[in-house]
Order: sequence, then C-alpha cells, then structure tokens
Amino acid sequence: MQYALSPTQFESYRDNGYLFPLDVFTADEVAAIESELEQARADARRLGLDIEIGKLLRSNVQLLLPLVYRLARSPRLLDPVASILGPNLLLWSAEFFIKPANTDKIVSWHQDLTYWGLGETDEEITAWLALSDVNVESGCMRFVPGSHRQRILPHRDTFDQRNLLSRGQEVAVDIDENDAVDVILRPGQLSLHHGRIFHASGPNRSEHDRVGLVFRFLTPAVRQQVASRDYAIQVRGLDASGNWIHLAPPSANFEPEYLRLRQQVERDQSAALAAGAAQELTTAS
Ligand SMILES: O=C(O)CCC(=O)C(=O)O
Repeated sequence: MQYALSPTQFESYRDNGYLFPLDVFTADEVAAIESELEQARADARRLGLDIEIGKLLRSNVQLLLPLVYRLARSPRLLDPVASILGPNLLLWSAEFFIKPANTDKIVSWHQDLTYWGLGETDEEITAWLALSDVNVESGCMRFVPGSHRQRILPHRDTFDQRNLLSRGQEVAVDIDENDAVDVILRPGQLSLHHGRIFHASGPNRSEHDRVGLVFRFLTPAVRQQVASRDYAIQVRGLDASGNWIHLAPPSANFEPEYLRLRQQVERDQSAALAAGAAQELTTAS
C-alpha cells in the first residue's frame, strides 16, 4: 500500500485511540471537492430537497453523493484505515458535521459505538476529513488519549438543540478537560478515531463554517446486533461474512431510488439508534 501508516503511526493509533493529522488532499483537491458540494447543493435546491444542517447531509450521505464513495476509496484516505483494519473494508456510513460561522452547535462527550448496535468492536474506525480550517476557535474535536481502552460506558440523553448528536447523548462520567487533545486540522487533512474514544467539540466562534466529512469504516466481521438488518458499501477487498446487505454506490446526486433507499436504511438503523430513547430522533448518529 502506497499510503500505509508507518509502524510509529500505527502504534500511536493503537495506544491513543486516534491519529492525526494525515495529509490526504491538496488545496486544489479540496477546492474541487468544494465545487462538487456546491453543485450538490444546487441539485438539492432544484429538486426541492431540504439541505439544511441536521437534515439531508447529516447522515448516510454515501447514498446521496457519488463524491463520497470516490473519496472513501481514495488510497490516501483508505490505505491508513487498511493499515489498522486490514484489507477488507466496508463503508457503513458517511456524514457531514457542519458548524456554521459564529454558532453555538456543539458535540457532547461521547463514545461513537454507544447507539450503533455494532457492539464494542475494535474493527470500526472513523476517518474525519477537514474541508475547512478546524481549530479551537472553530470548534475542533477533542479526544481523551487512551479512553478507547474503556468499555462502552453509560450515556445520558440531553436532547439539547445545540447538540449535533441525535440524542444529545453524553457519557455519564466526569471528563477532565485538561486530559483532552485538540484535533487541529487544515483543509484536506484527516484524523482517525476509534469507536470507543471519548470525544467532543465546542462551538464555532470563528467567521467561517467548520466543515467535516466523516466516514465510518468497518471490517466485514462487525455485525449489527440490535437492528434486524444493516447495510454497507464495499470499498476494498472481499466480504464473505453474510453480515451485511451490500449496496452499490449512487451514480448521480440525490437519485430518487437512493433517497428512498436511504429512508429504508435509516428506518432499519433506527431500531439500534433509538433504542431506549425518550424522543423521536432526527439525525442518525
Ligand atoms: O465533528 C464533530 O465535532 C464531532 C464528530 C464526531 O463526533 C464523530 O465524528 O464521531
């Protein structure tokens, strides 16, 4: 693999539960991605779709935009993931985490795997791609090093409207903010994180939108344990597990059959995501 992690990077991920920054896309490539996203927004408007935050782009965008599959398969993004998870890789979901300039949107301290129905697996990784400057002022993520070695701990729902998470869930332990590391990224850089790492992010006090495109990769050995079925797009290697319904990537933005398919996927996944929640959920993570 041309862009495999070095042994030092691999050990750093294993010990800390995260790794950043990885240089993945150049400034020109980021500009090309941004103009494709602008086109996608125009397409959404033309089709009368609601593209507001928390809606269309907030969940399962791998079923809406061909761009997402292309980026997910790019060796510079996927080789580092394969260095950790091995050669057989599924894209389970992709989401935009957008915090508009000067807004109070936050993400509370949580562990990703809590409500996904995928168990406590080590075989899931998030690749978080910065499409803007991401720093303390604009509300970058923060990680607690080594916290991925914990089990999934109890979380409580806050349903805070400022929270970008579906239930406003937060891990029910006191986090010492002094232990946390700021995940500062330039546009085109990537961070990787483990599904049990404690992480959060603060409000965007800057004058520009903070934009992250987030890919959730799994090995085929991971299983959906709460919902009756689950779906993935194969991005590398083979899957003989029978654990996943394989989907083909879309070939155009917002294809009607994919909009329907995404609704079906989210109905099925909500059995895991909403388990035990006291309110209906509007987003998928
Ligand atoms: O983008 C953020 O601020 C939080 C993202 C997050 O929680 C995640 O990718 O798991």
